Amino acid sequence: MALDRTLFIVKPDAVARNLIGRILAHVEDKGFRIAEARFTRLTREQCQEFYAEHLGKPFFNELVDFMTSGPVMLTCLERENAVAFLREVIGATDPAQAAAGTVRKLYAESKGRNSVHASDSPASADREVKLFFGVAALAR
Ligand code: 3AN
Repeated sequence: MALDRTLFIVKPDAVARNLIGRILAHVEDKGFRIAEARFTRLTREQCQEFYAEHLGKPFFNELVDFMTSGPVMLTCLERENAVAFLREVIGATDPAQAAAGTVRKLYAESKGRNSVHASDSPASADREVKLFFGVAALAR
């Protein structure tokens, strides 16, 4: 099976609690390779573009405030079946609903402050990887 790539972000709540190492170790242990990485603070403009599908939802401003509240660890992860498998590894959006052993069950504080992001489809993965790492990072 071919390798593919997905965008994975360690969000500000997890960075603030010194969880970058543990979370990246967790996904590496599941067979993901870190193909690209950048530690950075997102601007409101970057967040608004990244989360464009949520524009107009009641939590949109809260989401942008949170995602710009501190630095994030942006990564592009590579694995067979990367997109779907990473969604299983991170667990449900709301940690109260997340399965045992998932990243969000282990570390997330709430539905908003939920520690990590992972692309939700191959089309989203291509868009998100390109947005943060450029078209060259899509190369398989
Ligand atoms: P996921 O991150 O699991 O793909 P989405 O795409 O439904 O979840 O939501 C994107 C982000 O928006 C979530 N990671 C979360 O931080 C935030 N979010 C979603 N629903 C809510 C909500 N009801 N209240 C606050 N934040 C939310």
